[in-house]
Amino acid sequence: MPLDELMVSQAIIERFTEKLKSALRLDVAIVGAGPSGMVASYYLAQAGYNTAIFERKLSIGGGMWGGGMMFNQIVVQKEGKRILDEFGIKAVPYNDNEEYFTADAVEATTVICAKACQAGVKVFNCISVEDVVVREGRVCGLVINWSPVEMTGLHVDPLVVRAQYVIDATGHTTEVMKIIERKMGERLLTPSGKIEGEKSLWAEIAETTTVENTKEAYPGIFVTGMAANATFGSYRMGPIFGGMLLSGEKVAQLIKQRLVERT
Ligand code: 48F
Repeated sequence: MPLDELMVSQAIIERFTEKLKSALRLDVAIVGAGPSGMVASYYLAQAGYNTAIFERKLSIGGGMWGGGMMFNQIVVQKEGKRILDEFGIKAVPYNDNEEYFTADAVEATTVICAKACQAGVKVFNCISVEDVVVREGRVCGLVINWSPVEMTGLHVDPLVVRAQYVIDATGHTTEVMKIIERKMGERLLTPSGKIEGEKSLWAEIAETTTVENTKEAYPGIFVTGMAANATFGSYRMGPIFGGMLLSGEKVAQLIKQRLVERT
């Protein structure tokens, strides 16, 4: 039979539409496919929750591909190595007492994403989150649009997905929380009620606080990864990724508990 181009087009349109329709009512909607968001998505989908990630860029991985200054290796401390092991990512000890491990940034990014997809996560790349859906002081969904629409400034109205919980995994820019702060005019669950803001680099403190700051930042929305430190006001850490992985694991645990309580 000759290759039928229309069949190819039809297959793509139908399958993508099915995928998008199945993401209209999510348990968890994650904004950003960096390391923290992807790790969180994996644990949530593995537990059976309908989980999707919306990523602005064509590529997944956020800041992980680039390692440090495009030297595409990442460093993970021994606390975070457990997660690399769980994903089956090769971690090579760097010093004699095995406190630091290196991993290939490309392997780490692709394996985490592949395992997440295989666990059932729906990844939507090239889609930007431009707003949230709220009901009575609680976030309950996302307003999404194609990234090229955002980039070109075309006047095209977005679509909406609903979610029991949302995760802001947008990294340094902490974009979703900034939208809530700007538009809702209500106190966030931070000490000042506002986004506390990211501080300059102090890796040791930042690694610990990334995990501590992983929590609900406004009813219905949790922050993870660098967005957690930016929201709750801690330091950046540079190309050390253990805190990102552990933060992703923690936010998944916290949301799983909430989802169990809600049923
Ligand atoms: O920045 P990013 O990798 O976030 P992360 O998981 O990890 C931070 C580290 O990469 C590194 C670091 C520590 O080691 O400091 O920077 O906290 O990934 C964030 C992703 O979110 C996407 C963005 O394109 C990136 O891939 N993103 C940001 N805003 C939006 C978005 C948005 N409004 N809609 C969709 N995606």
